[in-house]
Amino acid sequence: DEMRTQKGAGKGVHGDHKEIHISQVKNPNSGTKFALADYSHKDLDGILTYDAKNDNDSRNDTLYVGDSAAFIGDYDRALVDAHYNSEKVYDYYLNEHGRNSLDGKGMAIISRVHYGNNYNNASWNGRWMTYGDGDGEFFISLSAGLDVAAHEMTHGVITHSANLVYRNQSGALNESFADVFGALVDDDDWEMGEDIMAPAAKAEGVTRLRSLSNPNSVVVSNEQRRAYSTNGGVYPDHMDEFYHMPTSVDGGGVHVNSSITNHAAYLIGQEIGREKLGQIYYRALTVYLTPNSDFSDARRAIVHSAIDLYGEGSAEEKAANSGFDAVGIY
Ligand code: ASN
Ligand code: ZN
Repeated sequence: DEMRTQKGAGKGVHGDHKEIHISQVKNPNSGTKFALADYSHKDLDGILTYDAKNDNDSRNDTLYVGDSAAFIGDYDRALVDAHYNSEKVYDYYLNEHGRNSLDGKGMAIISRVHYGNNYNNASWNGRWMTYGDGDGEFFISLSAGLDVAAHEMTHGVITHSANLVYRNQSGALNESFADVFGALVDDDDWEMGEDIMAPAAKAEGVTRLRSLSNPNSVVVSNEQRRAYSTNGGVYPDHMDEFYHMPTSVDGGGVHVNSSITNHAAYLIGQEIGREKLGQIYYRALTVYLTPNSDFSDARRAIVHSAIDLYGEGSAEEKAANSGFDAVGIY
């Protein structure tokens, strides 16, 4: 097969029309077809979007191919969003941080979409992203959230940088950096998952998955986790509310305790703006943090990065220190 990237038309989960990069697939037997394969970026091995065909076996997945350059059918929508959002996140890391893909060396960005049945999650498995369709009650297709894609892809960046061990405080930091960059890439708010909540969830007041600005405003959905809370089962915004959980439960609460450092990032961002926050956090993640770093190490790494970039005694350094003071991390 010969492949050449061109522009295509896509329709997303929310009904929005967007331009995507696709490739012509010329095959002597089936004629010309079009694939969700973007080879338009220099030194990048491609942005490739696969159809997981609503099962759990990635060996059945195939690069998504259509008969025309218009990917506007119902089944196309979640695939189009994964493909489009992957490119947005790729562009963010390249333009803001000079990073070429998840590994910094141009590795292919692979998404597998329509995973499982009514699957209410998205993930990074060390090599690629997977997106469920949601059950339509709690979530819609998870690839519809740019912050979700940025969260999962940031797990990929973390794998290839600090490689924070996915349990206890290092795991909560892994989650927190994924949320912080999720929020930074999806430019207008400090909430996670607001674009993937299903109407029924919204009707019950569940309008987002987590909040960096006000973690306490979101209830931790899993009852099991509630058993470990000191604050009525909402996401914590201070070390006084840290969930002490066994590592058998969510790796020791990695998706819960991440909100403490998320809130510190939000507070710092309020002082210095999203742009500088991103620069400082990216440097901390890629230069200073290591697999077993804990919350205090993260504070040191972030303060150190603020000093590197903006100077000793700078407003940025002060903001970093006050942000962590406010959430009880010293
Ligand atoms: N959506 C989750 C995450 O990216 C999947 C998981 O539990 N690892 O953190
Ligand atoms: Zn995560």
